[in-house]
Amino acid sequence: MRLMCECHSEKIRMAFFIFVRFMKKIELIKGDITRIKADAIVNAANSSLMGGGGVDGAIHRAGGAAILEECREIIARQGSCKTGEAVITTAGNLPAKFVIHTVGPVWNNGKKNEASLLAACYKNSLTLAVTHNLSSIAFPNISTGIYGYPKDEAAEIAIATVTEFLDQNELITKVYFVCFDEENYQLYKSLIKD
Ligand code: AR6
Repeated sequence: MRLMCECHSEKIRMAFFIFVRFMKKIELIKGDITRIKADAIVNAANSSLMGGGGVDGAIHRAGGAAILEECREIIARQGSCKTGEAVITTAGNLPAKFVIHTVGPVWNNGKKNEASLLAACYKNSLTLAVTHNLSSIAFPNISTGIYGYPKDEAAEIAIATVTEFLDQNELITKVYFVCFDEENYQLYKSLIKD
């Protein structure tokens, strides 16, 4: 595992203690996030919000044109969605009620503030869910595909950030981590078991 700054590692350790208390609120699923019936599913989008490959492509394909239409309106209103930020749209034909689109960081050998930006994706998505009175949310493994973020570090950040958020907010009662690939699934499984 790569070296992380000490305060960041300490933060992660603390979060794991808190994590135990939230085991029931966190569920690990192996599969396709477009099939998940949660209040919101999170999309690992890009700044244009115009769709792409990976989970982004799958969500737009399965959700239909309504999602892209709302993304266009958002871009017209506020301009591009910056890395670490999140926006919300309808979920179109998906079983979920909403899609929260967040833009993960592109991995750049850890030199471009990637860890904070990735944590911001999870935190801002959860905050957006709370402001819309949503209580369940499903996350893919943001940035770990096309954007190349090391999966082990990304999993630690995802779990630590979600855990910390759940400690401070009562409204979210269920968070699903949906792993599409076996490597991420095994990583999450081992971290959640610890
Ligand atoms: N359900 C759940 N997870 C999935 C699915 C799915 N249907 N399909 C892929 N994954 P990626 P990124 C996992 O590349 O790295 C797009 O073009 C996949 O195994 O989708 O954040 C966007 O438009 C991986 O673990 O997103 C951006 O340009 C995880 O989703 C760029 O890719 C994220 O992989 C974003 O790259």
